[in-house]
Amino acid sequence: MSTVYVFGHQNPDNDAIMSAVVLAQLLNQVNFNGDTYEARRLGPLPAETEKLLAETDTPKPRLLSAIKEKATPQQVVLTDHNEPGQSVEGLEHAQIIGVVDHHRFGDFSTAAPLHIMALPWGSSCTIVTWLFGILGQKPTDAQAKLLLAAMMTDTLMLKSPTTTDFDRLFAAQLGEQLGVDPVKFGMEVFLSRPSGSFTPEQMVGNDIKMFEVGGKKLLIGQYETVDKSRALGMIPEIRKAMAAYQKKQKADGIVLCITDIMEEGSQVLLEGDTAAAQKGLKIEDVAEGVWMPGVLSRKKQVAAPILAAN
Ligand SMILES: [Mn+2]
Repeated sequence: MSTVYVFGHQNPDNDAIMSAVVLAQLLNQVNFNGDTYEARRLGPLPAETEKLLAETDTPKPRLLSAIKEKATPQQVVLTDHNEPGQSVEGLEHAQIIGVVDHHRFGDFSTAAPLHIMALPWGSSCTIVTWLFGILGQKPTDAQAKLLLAAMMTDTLMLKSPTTTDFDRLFAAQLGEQLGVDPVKFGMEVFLSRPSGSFTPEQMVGNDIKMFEVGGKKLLIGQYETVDKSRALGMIPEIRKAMAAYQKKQKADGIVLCITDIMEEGSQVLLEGDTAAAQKGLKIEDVAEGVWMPGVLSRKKQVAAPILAAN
């Protein structure tokens, strides 16, 4: 019997943490493979995540800073990601025994067969909810709350084009169990983020991923807000923070989407070498950024067209 670490991507968002926390609970609940599953995190907890864990008396996952080389490799389950560049330092020393994810697969290979639960649904927590049924379990109310919260933040209250009928179906089921309207509940979770106090550095680094595009490293970040006007008043400072972050991460370019959930669109800022991003998004690098109406999903409406065009 061994201890398996379960964790989501770097710069974790609500879905990255909740998918790891609840999946680890589920696998322990059914004594999967006779192993013990321990949820971990690769970065700080988002404010709404911390609040939800406290409200449900769920222990906070411990930080995992790196995986070291050992005689018996550390076994891991990846949630909400699969690309090594978005994962833990030293992932090459681990044995990946499972993946539960809703992203594209990039640069992924393993030595041994593994469990892969990959579906192009709106959130990894939707897949975890589905796994409860497959394993003959029903989420507790606490688990239902954590799952539903992450489904709502990842799909921007089911408004993102990444939302599928499966997300709507499972959200309705969990909402019914909890006696809440999923969208109203999601809005409350969203409003519990202290977005009014975000610094330019936090807006840039809060939710950002590295992509390899045409041999270059491109960072794509997203800052979600219910009112973009505050961020738009800080564009020069945000651009400075973008340039600093890009330098620190040794990336060639950086894209930041300031996504306004209420107005349903994103102001897109570019810094550094972003020729690939300009080509994919069909926009130019202008000082105040470009407003892209309807753009809510980094994955589907930003990263995918950039990767496809280059
Ligand atoms: Mn996700």
